[in-house]
Amino acid sequence: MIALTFLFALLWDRALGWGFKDGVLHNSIWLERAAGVYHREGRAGKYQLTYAEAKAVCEYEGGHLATYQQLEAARKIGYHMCAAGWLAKGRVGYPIVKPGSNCGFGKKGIVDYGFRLNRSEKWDAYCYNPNGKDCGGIFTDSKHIFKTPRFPHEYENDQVCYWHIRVKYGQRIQIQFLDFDLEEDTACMADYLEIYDSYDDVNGFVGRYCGDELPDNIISTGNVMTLKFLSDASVTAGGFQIKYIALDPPKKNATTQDNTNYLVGRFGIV
Ligand SMILES: [Ca+2]
Repeated sequence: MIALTFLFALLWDRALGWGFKDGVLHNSIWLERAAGVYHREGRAGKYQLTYAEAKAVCEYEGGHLATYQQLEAARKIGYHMCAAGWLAKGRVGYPIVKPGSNCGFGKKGIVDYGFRLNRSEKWDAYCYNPNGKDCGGIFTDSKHIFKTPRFPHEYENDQVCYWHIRVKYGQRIQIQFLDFDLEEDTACMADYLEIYDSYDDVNGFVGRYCGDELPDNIISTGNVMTLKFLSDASVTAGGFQIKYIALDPPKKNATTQDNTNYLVGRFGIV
């Protein structure tokens, strides 16, 4: 916990350079798309795509599988991802900026699994598409409203957007839903918004939302949050408008009197 607190203090101190310097400050998600390269996994989760499927995923989105050189170019500007994916011509690898014991075998560079003889092996995909539609972003203001692309018109199919919120160290983030309308399905497998009480979409999962019911307000544990919006290949809806506000930490004995969810997780700072 002390180490984590220290890390966040360090992060805040260096916040302006986030994602653009070598070393510990990098997080893959902050640079989910770099130099036209981005990572995709199958709908069923990590390591579910054969070579043909990976190729199809990228082509469906108007791009193609990234070459080793394109992935390396992205890595050089900070693209770090701890997941092996198909590259062009049946190669498999992943980009490491910050060497770690549990990812990349302690080395920096492209971890290269080489050209695979068995193209039925299942990995993720690295696509290259410099003209892809951008959505999402990184927000550091004390308040901001963000919307699905084209809002108040319906969003489009096949969107993936990440919004990363990072307010001042010591503050929390209050998420308030102003409008919410995503394709309805019981398990939210088609279109959804996911919220993470974390700086990435790996840790701190809060919930997955779809349909047209306004979710309750949410208050983060720490000073970072990640929202991920995904739409599938068919059926769209009105989209959402979400407002966030930076809050100073509540008093320790404060009680909640509204329908706000205060999160308590590993990124606690109070
Ligand atoms: Ca849909």
